[in-house]
Amino acid sequence: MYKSTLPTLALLAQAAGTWASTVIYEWDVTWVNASPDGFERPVIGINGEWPCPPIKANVGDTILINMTNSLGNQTTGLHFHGINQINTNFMDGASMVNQCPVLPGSSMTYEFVADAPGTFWYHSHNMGQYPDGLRGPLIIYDPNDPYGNDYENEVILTVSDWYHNQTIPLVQQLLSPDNAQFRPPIPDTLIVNEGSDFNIQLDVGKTYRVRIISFAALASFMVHFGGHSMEVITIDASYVQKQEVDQLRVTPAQRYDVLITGSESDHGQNFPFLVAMDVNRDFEATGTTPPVSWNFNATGYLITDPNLPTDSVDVVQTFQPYDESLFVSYDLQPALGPVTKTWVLDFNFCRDENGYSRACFNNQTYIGQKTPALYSAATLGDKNSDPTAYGGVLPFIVNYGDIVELVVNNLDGAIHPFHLHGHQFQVVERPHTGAGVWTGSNVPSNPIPSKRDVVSVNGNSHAVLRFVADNPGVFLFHCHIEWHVEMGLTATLIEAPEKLHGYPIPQEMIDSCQSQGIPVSGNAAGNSNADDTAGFVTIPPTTYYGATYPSPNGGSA
Ligand SMILES: *[C@@H]1O[C@H](CO)[C@@H](O)[C@H](O)[C@H]1NC(C)=O
Ligand SMILES: *[C@@H]1O[C@H](CO)[C@@H](O)[C@H](O)[C@H]1NC(C)=O
Ligand SMILES: *[C@@H]1O[C@H](CO)[C@@H](O)[C@H](O)[C@H]1NC(C)=O
Ligand SMILES: *[C@@H]1O[C@H](CO)[C@@H](O)[C@H](O)[C@H]1NC(C)=O
Ligand SMILES: *[C@@H]1O[C@H](CO)[C@@H](O)[C@H](O)[C@H]1NC(C)=O
Ligand SMILES: [Cu+2]
Repeated sequence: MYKSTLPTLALLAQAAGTWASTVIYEWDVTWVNASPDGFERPVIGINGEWPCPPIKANVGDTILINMTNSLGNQTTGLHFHGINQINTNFMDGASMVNQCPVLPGSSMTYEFVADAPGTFWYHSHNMGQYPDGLRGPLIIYDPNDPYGNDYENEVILTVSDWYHNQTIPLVQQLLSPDNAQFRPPIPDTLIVNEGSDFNIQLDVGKTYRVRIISFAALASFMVHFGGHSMEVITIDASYVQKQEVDQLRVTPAQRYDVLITGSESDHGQNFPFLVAMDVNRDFEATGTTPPVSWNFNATGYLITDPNLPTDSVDVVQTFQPYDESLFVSYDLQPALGPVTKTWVLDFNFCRDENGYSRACFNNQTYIGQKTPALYSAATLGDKNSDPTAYGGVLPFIVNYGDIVELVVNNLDGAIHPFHLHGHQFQVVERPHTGAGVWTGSNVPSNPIPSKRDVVSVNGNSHAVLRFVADNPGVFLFHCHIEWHVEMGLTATLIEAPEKLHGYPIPQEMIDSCQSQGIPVSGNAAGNSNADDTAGFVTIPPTTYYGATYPSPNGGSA
């Protein structure tokens, strides 16, 4: 049984009859120089270091992070990806949704219960900031791990595309009306474990749990281990029935925990493994031919003996990743039903009134407002169930207990990974590339679906997701290609507004908004009359300030 090592700062406290700890991190967010691929550039690090440190806790622990923004020239914030933030929706970290941006020189305390086990990650959810470096693993260990007896050791393997330019100029170019084909920024390289040295020690006779996490902003990655299959045990933060696979495609923000076993016959050699950027799928969108330089492989080695050579390459003849819709939830929970509310989102690229490149759901692009949406939901009384009060954030209202069916029709030719905050949803349908839009069939093709928090939707195809609306709060649904977030490919789930009246937002967060002149109550424009739309932002700004402080309308674009 694998035993975790927790940070020394943990304080013991008795909670609910079991020993639970509070795991405390004091984090100073600063610019540091780093050269993960040999090219030095400023990146956003923590406590003067980059890569950013992992957060580790046991199920039931409280995680407390006191973050200070010492960037000097940008606002920031932290989102804990995959954590559902039950009763702590204000800790979800999305700027202008669950909190205000954290100003340079200010601190913010994040505190939440690590209520579910799994492989998560944290990242800035303040403008397009995580490709500049502010991201790290978040691991919650499970004392009752159903696979706990199946492995002895564990390692983290993060994969990411990497850019030599900073996010703000890249997004400025992306949004420009001159970007005729909605072309995303092209990565300069790929990095694994935030660098290029990522060998894994594999003791013969032992099984390793490899926690694969994608920090990518754009690309998907193919992962293949030479001479070894992977046994998948969790996808995102959900256990699945153990599934042997040869290759995985990991799209941005997805996680796969896989078991790899060093067998007796492994004696006498080290084994290469391949992390390959998934070129074509991501580029079909643009209609452009990828430049030859856009083809990156990284090779690591399973090291059975450090004295043996590491010079072979893992060659894959054909990339045929396991179809992610075929995983089966460990608990064998059948598809939820009957559906009581259906939310259909057609995704396509689009242009705003000024001709800027945007991405749209149902022909509308996300337009950030002046009041964080949760604060509107908490203060508008019964009017908080009227979507018009939230302005152009593409709100969708569901009531407590609804069984929600969320349909994404991908009208673009490339894969797009869609993420819902606040839930591990069921993937009841995810057909092949070219399957077209959902036709409204009520029969799920996955009767025992998998659950996860990022589904990769195939090109010109769709996905159908289901969840129970049992987590009152305001949650974003967005493509996890970070460039598409900045283009407005986001919608807002207003979940159980009838239970959000007077939601207890921490005073520190209220103070943070007020110090920036951002309204903490009222509708999208801070008007106490929910129907008064004066001051709503109706056209995306033409100047992209990124996370620069100060920005024109309260830090949101
Ligand atoms: C958070 O850190 C800042 C800067 O070190 C400090 O001033 C503040 O007291 C800390 N807050 C908490 C709640 O620990
Ligand atoms: C902020 O400061 C960093 C570090 O000096 C610099 O690299 C970056 O370009 C600056 N960003 C903005 C938006 O001014
Ligand atoms: C990236 O930076 C380089 C050097 O400053 C510049 O030549 C290039 O145009 C930039 N690319 C983008 C997409 O901003
Ligand atoms: C990356 O690996 C794949 C699979 O082995 C191979 O087809 C491709 O040519 C490699 N690309 C480069 C640039 O080495
Ligand atoms: C979006 O616009 C297209 C083209 O004008 C139209 O055919 C389609 O019905 C619209 N979709 C929605 C959901 O309004
Ligand atoms: Cu996210």
